[in-house]
Amino acid sequence: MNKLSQTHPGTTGKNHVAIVPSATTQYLSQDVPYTFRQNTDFLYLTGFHNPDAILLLVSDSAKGLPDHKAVLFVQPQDSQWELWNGPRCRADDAVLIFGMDEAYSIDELPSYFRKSCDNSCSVWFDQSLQTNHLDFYELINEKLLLSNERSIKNLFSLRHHVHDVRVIKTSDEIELMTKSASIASEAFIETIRHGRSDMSELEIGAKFEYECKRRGAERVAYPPVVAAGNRANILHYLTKTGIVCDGELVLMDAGCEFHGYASDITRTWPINGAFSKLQREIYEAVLMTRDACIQLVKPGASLNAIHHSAEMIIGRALQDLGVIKKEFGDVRLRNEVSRFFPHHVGHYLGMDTHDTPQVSRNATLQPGMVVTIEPGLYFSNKLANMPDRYKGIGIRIEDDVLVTESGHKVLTERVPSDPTRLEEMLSSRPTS
Ligand SMILES: [Mn+2]
Repeated sequence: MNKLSQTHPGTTGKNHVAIVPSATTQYLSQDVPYTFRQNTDFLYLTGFHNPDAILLLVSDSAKGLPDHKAVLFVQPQDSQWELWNGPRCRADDAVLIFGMDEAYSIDELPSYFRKSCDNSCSVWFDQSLQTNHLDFYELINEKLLLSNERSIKNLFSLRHHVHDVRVIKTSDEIELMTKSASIASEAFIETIRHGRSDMSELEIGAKFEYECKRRGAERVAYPPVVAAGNRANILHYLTKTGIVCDGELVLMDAGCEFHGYASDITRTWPINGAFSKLQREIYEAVLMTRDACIQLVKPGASLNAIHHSAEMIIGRALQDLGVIKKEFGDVRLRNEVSRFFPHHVGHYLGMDTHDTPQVSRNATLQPGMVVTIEPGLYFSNKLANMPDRYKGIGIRIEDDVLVTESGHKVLTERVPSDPTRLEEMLSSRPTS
């Protein structure tokens, strides 16, 4: 296994047990559940979509040959529950369908754990991740880790090891990422063609979601950002309560989830079909930075190194446009750039939109990784010390890029980003 994240103290014992809990149902209000989303590490390791299950990975080489087992603990049968929610996967089916070595009702977890984990056993469990499933953390802490008046002295974090594996996609995963990117790309084209002046940002976001779902995506990967005019300068603007006015740019940051794999695209386009001269000046600075950064995606580079280049490229463009003083040196320039480009140029992409956060952005890029490249420039109306002519403009362009042996492959290039091509596409919109 490649060591991309920080390493852990060595564990030399012969008996290991990893505990990976699933997610549980979250509620919007009394009896009204949010759409269920599985814990990503759990889904990666099991493929199992039901809530409230626990995976044990048991490894025992005490008797000579190592013996590895994946054991899933699922909810017991409950006809009352199934009356409301439909059938759920039984233990026997978990073995048949998901290829588990063994599966049992969750009631059997404490005794199974005691049987599999002696006092010298190393336990791999992320005790600090208590956000999604409080009941399980109580069960694991009280019934497993602190049971029988012993506490596990050898407790290690599992998460970063799973992320080290998840960050490199297999060929099957690359196929799913490609499909996710292609669905979101088609949905982007349809949505850009649909948008009109005086339309609400909510409608534009709903159009994107509809176009993704009708192409087979199960959901959007995150609530789309649809932001017109000065609202594009609010980086995570999700309310979408505004109306797009004639003459404004619309920034849409949106992606879908296809069979568990996310896409993440941003385009910014003029709602009336033509960039103004000033909008185009900023747009071209961002586009040129995006193009240069995509060229830097290859084995051996890193997201942080590409970000550093992005700051320098965008900084020089801003000097040429008279936004930043020409005489600033590199350090001062990067500092000044962060006022207008305050986020990172990219992140890992995979089952999560901000995928494998345990893997550093200093890690060396390797074939099979997928990253986003997403430079932006944001000139809020409120910014001081900059030319008034650009105020109210916010632009980001984002693509999904697979690292290959020979360099990279852009998975989202079907969505036009060249300003002239965008204008051509907009001028061929059906009149409605
Ligand atoms: Mn992104």
